[in-house]
Amino acid sequence: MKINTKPFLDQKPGTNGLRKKSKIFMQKNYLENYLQSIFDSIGKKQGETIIIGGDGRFFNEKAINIAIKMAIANGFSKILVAQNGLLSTPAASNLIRIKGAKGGLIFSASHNVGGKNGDFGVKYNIANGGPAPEILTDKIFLRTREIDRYFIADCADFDLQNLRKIQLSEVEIEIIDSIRDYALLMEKLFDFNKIAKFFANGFNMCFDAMNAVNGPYAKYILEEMVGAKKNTVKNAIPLEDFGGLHPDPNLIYAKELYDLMMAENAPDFGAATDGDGDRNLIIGKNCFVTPPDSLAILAANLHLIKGYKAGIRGIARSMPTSMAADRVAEFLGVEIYETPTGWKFFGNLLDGGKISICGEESFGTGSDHVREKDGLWAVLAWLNILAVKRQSVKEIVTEHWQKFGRNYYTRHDYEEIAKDKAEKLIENLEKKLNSLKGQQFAGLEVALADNFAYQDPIDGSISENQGFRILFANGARIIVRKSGTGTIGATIRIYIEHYEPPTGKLFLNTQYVLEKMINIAKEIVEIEKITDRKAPDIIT
Ligand code: VG1
Ligand code: CO
Repeated sequence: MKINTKPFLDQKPGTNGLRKKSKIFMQKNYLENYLQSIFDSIGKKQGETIIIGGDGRFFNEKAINIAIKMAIANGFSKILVAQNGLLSTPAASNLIRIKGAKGGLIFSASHNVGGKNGDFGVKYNIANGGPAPEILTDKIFLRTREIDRYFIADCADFDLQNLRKIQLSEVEIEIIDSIRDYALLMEKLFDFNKIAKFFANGFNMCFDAMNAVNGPYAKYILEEMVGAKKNTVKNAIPLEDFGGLHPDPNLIYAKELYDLMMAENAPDFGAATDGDGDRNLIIGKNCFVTPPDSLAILAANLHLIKGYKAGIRGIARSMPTSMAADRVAEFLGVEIYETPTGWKFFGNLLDGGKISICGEESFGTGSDHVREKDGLWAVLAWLNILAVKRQSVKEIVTEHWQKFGRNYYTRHDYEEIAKDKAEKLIENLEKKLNSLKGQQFAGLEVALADNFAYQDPIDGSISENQGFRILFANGARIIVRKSGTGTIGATIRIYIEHYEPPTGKLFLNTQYVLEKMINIAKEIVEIEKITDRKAPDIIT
């Protein structure tokens, strides 16, 4: 059935897909128009397979049904749908790869709140399993401006509960187990026997699934396959509104886990993942591991893990991520790549065999096993390394700093800033950027100040305006960028970093060490003057 619609508002995908309030997505023809814009932009559908699933948030099943019917009408030959519509982002990436699919639709707004008044989102991943690159998202965006019809099959909703195959004339629709293949992949990479022995010897952990998609994955893998105690996984049932929680595994929204891990009788190891299962939070007993440190430590120890015995090829980190991984790369004699924010920029490096591991400061870590960040992968990697080294998280972190030095690091987020004020702030910074070089702030000299641009080493494509970098002669950095995932107003993120060498002061409080740099950042960015904000909304 072909439906004519009026052209609708321009919809530009952000850092990772299109994210809006659920109510916007639920407007008549809205989701349909966006999905059709994707289908119109990806070429041939005949003979091709598409994977469909989501993180279980409000509107998930409805959206999946719309997507199935549109995939039918758009001529896909095979449609693989996750059972109950539940599919984590990394599991989707794996399925696209092993099923040889053309791509996949993941309905998720990731770590954003869910529910009727929360957020919803659509991500389209390509044949390598990774997020659509900019060339494609630009094409989809252009298409949203002119679209005037969409195709949808006229049939009843599908039951997503029972595993089965449905043949509808030319097209085969299959409801598939969305956990099995992912669990098998993890078993191939990690030494499950060693981890099981470790648990049997009394090691204990707590995993917070945040009422989100990873609950069933974590329960099966941790409790059934590697022998963690029953009820190791908390908040294990995916809920439409995440039980009112904000499924963002950071120190604020995973506070219960954090408090537990800081207590005297804390378990040995704590972890959490986000709404769609791609982000991870790692906390040892009385020891939070920052995501950039986690990336560096995993990179330094990955060769201890079965699936990475041959060592790593190279490392990539997003530009705002601290430079801790750079020192590991230098030590290992492998290349380090600095990419713009967003997992899509790692895709070509992974496909081209340039890197084995990559990560972002925003609680994202992953490897070449899929083309997305992978929350449970990071948790299992830590578990495997702990089981091999038989040390505590704190000991591993301490030894790492003593060998490589410590990158003190923090991120300050100013949320829901009026769009015009955020623009003014960016313009203001842009204007003064060239004059910053050589200037002194509290005795520290600016060595470089630029608006980060990236040229992909594989396809040569250039991405500009990826955030301001202000580098100091002593190795400190201030990064400023506008978020591409918010749904209200604009979010400004300021990332602040100071490097302390192995012989320096390694065990001080982060905010204390960074105080001087934070003040310099305020002076340069003029955030308080321009936005009237006295303090950041979130400090990580
Ligand atoms: C944020 C993070 C970025 C991440 C993106 C998607 O983007 O900073 O590192 O790739 O979210 O992650 P932004 O533009 O708001 O800073 V996910 O887990 O939401 O798919
Ligand atoms: Co996510």
